[in-house]
Amino acid sequence: MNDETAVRPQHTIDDVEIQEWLESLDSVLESSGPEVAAEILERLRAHATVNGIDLPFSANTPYANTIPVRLQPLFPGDQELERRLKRLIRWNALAMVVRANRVEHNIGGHISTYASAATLYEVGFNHFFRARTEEFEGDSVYFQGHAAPGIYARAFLEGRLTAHQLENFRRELRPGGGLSSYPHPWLMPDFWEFPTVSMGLSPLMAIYQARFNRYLENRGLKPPTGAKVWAFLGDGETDEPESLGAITLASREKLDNLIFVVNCNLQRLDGPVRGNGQIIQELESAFRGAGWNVIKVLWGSEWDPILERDTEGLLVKRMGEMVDGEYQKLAVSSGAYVRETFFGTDPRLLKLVEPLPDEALRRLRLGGHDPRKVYAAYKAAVEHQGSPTVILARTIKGYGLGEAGEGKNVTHQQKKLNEDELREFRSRFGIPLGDQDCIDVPFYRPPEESAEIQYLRSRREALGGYVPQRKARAKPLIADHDELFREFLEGSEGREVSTTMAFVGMLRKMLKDPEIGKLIVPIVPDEARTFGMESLFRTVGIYSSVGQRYEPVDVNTLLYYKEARDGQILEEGITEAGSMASFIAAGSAYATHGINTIPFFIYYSMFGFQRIADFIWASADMRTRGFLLGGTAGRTTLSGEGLQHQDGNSHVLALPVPNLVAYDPAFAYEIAVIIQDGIRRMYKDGESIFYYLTVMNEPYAMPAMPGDVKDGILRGMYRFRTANGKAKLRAQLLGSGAILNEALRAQEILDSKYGVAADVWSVTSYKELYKDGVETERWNRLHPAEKPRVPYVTKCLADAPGVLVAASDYLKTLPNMISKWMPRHLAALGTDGFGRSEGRSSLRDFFEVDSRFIALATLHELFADGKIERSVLDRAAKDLGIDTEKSNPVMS
Ligand SMILES: Cc1ncc(C[n+]2csc(CCOP(=O)(O)OP(=O)(O)O)c2C)c(N)n1
Ligand SMILES: [Mg+2]
Repeated sequence: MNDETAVRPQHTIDDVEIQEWLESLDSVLESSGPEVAAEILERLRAHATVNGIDLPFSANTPYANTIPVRLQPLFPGDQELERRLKRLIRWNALAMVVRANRVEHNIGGHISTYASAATLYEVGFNHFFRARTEEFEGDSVYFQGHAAPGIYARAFLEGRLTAHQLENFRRELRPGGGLSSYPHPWLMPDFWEFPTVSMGLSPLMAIYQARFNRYLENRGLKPPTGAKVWAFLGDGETDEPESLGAITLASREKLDNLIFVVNCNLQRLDGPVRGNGQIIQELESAFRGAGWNVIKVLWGSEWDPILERDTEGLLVKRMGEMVDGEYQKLAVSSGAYVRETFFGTDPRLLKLVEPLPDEALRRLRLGGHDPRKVYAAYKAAVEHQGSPTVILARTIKGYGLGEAGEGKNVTHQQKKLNEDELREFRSRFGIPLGDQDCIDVPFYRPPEESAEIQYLRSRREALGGYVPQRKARAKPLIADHDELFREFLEGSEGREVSTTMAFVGMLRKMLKDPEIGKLIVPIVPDEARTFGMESLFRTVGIYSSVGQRYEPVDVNTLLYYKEARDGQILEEGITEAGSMASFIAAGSAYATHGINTIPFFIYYSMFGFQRIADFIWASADMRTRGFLLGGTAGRTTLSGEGLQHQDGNSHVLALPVPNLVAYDPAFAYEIAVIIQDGIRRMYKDGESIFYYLTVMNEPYAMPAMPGDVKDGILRGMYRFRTANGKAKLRAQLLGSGAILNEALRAQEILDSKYGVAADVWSVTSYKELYKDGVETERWNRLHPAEKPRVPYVTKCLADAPGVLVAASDYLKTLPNMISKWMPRHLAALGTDGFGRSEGRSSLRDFFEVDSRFIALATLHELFADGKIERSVLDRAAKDLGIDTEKSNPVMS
């Protein structure tokens, strides 16, 4: 919107003078071409600035199509057949939603999103989206989630989905299966590739996908192919911060393999996206400012002759004046209203449309509904080089729904049409169904030999097959990697190291492995030094698509900051969301590219689940494989950092993600066992799981693996150290992560001071124990006639005598949630509450998870069991230096 004109003094400009300027520009354009014309304008602008003319900055171009008619390519397809196909798809998409809601009231579904986007998709399907084949890796298309009915309807015409499946749209549990509401690879693993419906995630994922494709090429893991990444978004969706949050990365990286198509129907769910402004102009300036190639597709072909008659530029000026709220109203108004309101502001404008009857004015199409305009934009986008492209296409939400919702504020929620509305829709789109038949809204597919189906098939054949289609293409890994991990099972021989250091040691070794070395993708959000990974900068390099154009300041040091075109580390800068998007691209390359890349994304654990949980959810849906590492984790193990950084939450937040395997390991050998097994499960056996491991920065001696405890490590717990003596008082102490050492110290205190013999268990995963417990209960419930199974945790503790105490650096809910499968009462210690800036020992005192509190809790359990006197307990608190009146850490 040209706000500046409103505030600047309004001088009358001589029309003749303006005309002369415009004509001279036209003649330059004709004689010397657009480049020279642009150069002259640029020079004029500079000249004006030098002469003190204050030209306001604007990244906007006029409210007109970016591609002028004279540069518009011929439409290569059979327009009539494509139109008929599109109409059938419109009908079937609508039928899916209407039928589903007749069977089950309120089952939902969206008609109006696809109705507005049909042309945008159909031009793509008929002319641009290339399938993945043996020879060509294919384009990646992120479909707008709410447009799913249209994508299903097309797959139905393609013969890929049955009427039965369409019938069961949003009723996935019907016999024979149904269709998921939105794109979910988890639910439809042969069909959907990219989960998009949590709005804002897909634009960011698409940017990093396009960037990762280049990474694979620059690292020689795949040949350059010219495959494109297309992301279709809603205009309302662009308000999500993630949508535009990484657009400068795309231009910086010159991702001309990336195309955004924003379906600018000017509406979101509740109403207009920018009733009082212009979303298209706002997006144009944001994207142009960020260095994108912006193509606006605003007006359909019917406008071309009118615009041609407008030699004074009045019409384009008028177009730029209207706010979106007005445009929305115009779109649903009569021709007479359009004439009066839009053209009626100036007699010269009225003259432009004088020859047109009202009906023709009503039928002036918008650019996003005109295949020729859309085709021109897509062609320009795929041919454009040097920067990503965004296409801003104007459409009408609920296009074709007429009274049932076209352009109305309620249209997003429209799921039912009455009989008249159905007949009208049927007639408008020429669906060959009678007045009575169409009321049932049957799915309609022309016979296989019809011109429509033949055309559709031939177009898809020419583009390599069907889209979307998902397939795990990578061949499984072969090696067992025993050798690689062996040294880490042996302990550090007294040397104090942290689990983070131990992990980095493993990573270093994995990077050298002949089978997986090249496939490892280390990802860091500006935290490599935090985790002691800087040595990798030099050894494997930091990925940079342009190499290193400067001499790094630390070039003389051993571990200098080395950027390289084939660098392996994705140093993403301070963006956990962007890093997660890289993790998703790398962890799904086994399907997208047929390459088993293995991402290791290491980050500050508090900024993972807490900050980007929705991306983690999307990665689970997408069957992403790889390892997430919450670094310097633990609420009392990360000293000093305080309330914001100290993580006692992430293992709780990891619980809801069904295919995420989460571990809180204490020792290097545990990590080695977990990672080795993870690589086997994900990359050899092809399981759709991924891993979350917390690693800490507290240094201590890493013990050797005490016998063959691999199974216990993986299942969630094993006995690490049995009690020394044969005392009468017995206890079982459960420790996790760095707190395991506190349990070991408590074992000594209890033994030496209180005559309690305690075994110490390492609990590597409360989540695994919990999953096993509920699964066992469920199996027993459903199979009452069979011998009941016993939860793993029950088996572990069945013959373990004494009281039970658990302590971890996370919320108490973790041990509490498995306590019901324990033979006796469990005392759970944990770090509920806000962290503090303090040293480890003070923190563990504050949160009551240190060895003293573990010992006290053990004594208390023994007292409750009637095994010791109260006086022992009282004395113990004093001896151990525990302030029994200290404040409660949970709320202090
Ligand atoms: C993160 C998130 N928030 C809210 C929603 C609910 N929602 C679904 S569609 C929609 C409106 C979409 O508007 P727009 O992006 O303009 O798409 P259109 O349907 O108009 O093409 C909303 C709010 C969602 N799916 N994801
Ligand atoms: Mg919208």
